[in-house]
Amino acid sequence: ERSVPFRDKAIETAPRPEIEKIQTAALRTQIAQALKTPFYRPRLEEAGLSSPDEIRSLADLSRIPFTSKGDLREAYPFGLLAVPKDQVVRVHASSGTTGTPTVIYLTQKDLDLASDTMARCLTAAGATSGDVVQNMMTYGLFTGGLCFHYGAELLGAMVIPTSAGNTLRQLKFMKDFGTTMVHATPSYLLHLHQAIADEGYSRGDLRLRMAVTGAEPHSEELRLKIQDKLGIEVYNCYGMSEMNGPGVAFECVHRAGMHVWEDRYIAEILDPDTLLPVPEGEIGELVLTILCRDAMPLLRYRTRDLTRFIPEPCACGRTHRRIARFTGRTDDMLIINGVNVFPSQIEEVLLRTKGVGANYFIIVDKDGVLDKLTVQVEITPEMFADDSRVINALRERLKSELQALITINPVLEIKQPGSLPVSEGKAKRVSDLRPKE
Ligand code: ADP
Ligand code: K
Ligand code: ZN
Repeated sequence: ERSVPFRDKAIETAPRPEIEKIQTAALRTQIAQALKTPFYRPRLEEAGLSSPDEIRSLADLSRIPFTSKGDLREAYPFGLLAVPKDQVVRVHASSGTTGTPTVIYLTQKDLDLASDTMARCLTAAGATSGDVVQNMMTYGLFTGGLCFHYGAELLGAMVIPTSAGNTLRQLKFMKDFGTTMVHATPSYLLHLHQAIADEGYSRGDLRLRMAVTGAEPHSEELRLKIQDKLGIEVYNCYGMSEMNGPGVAFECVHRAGMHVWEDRYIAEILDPDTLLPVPEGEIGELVLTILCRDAMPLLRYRTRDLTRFIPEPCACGRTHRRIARFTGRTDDMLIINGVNVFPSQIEEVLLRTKGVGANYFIIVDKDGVLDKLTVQVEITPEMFADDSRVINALRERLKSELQALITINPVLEIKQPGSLPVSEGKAKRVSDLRPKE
């Protein structure tokens, strides 16, 4: 039997009634913060929640209105800020945003708690201050870079912030620094495995023993494949920028579903149509309330991610409930190499460009182990009759505008007017050909 490491054993194994007590008290604090924001105040008052004292038990959660991604955009830039601006020390934003980004703000205390949560995750997976951690997620507004980074530093690990891409440099650093853990998307881990072979590294050159992965759905089979090919342990990590990034839920050494840190988040799994709880163990939409952020409360945030609670207790002794691998989303958001992309963002770029015709089609498939985005666009008859140089210039312009907006370099195919299929009724403009592993 493997020993089970904890960062904060008392909290992580607290009896359910105690967890619920912590949640109720923290929820009151979050309501108090929310009442300070122009966005929530009128909404909470309308729901009869004009004071935090209205929350007497967790059952009162159901009185709180939901919050959506659209609400975050509506509140941009400061409608959800609950502290004076001079107390904010960090801003992050979600990948996959249309014109208006969805941003979060953190005070120093918020940031410290976020790092502590991440350090708790890494500890649960068996990482220690002796680990050399290479973070291959994108740094910048994206939380997978900095928020993971600070957690690994707090753990005391040696952190190498290589960020995403540049596989040859990744491999060199892995070898030279003796990297023991990497943080990357599942597709990048497969890519890395291939590169190790292609570049003539032998497994003995590397000290890699584990990987933390997330940002996109992946199957248990894919995890097993990566574990087998790289000879390492792979841990699933769930999060999103709205909830302080990675580490909302994380696997312990048993790797049998992700514990949601319930002293820091309230997790509900609801029927996306009725918005009522599904029976325990059944699949529904995960709705999260953050309990550890002063600068920006988010109450009953609809993640659109589909999962279920795993009702059985975990062998590690943690009492924080586990959620299963995600089975999809309730909206049309695509996740391409870990980056969130809405088809509407692509449409926006196409439709505002002169010369682009009425019809377009989006194809996502695999190019080796990575995802590939192809955008087919019809152009107008006038444009089609024009010089090929003009058409090429349009193609390049669309490519670079799309890349700037969604950070993914698409393949762009210009099509003759009327050549793309016209569907009856609601147009089907997206084809996701990636195998459902
Ligand atoms: P992240 O850095 O986690 O990708 P984003 O805010 O860019 O943060 O994207 C969040 C979304 O990514 C989630 O709502 C979910 O759809 C997806 N996601 C994140 N982690 C996982 C995971 N481990 N498994 C499946 N999907 C995930
Ligand atoms: K993502
Ligand atoms: Zn466990």
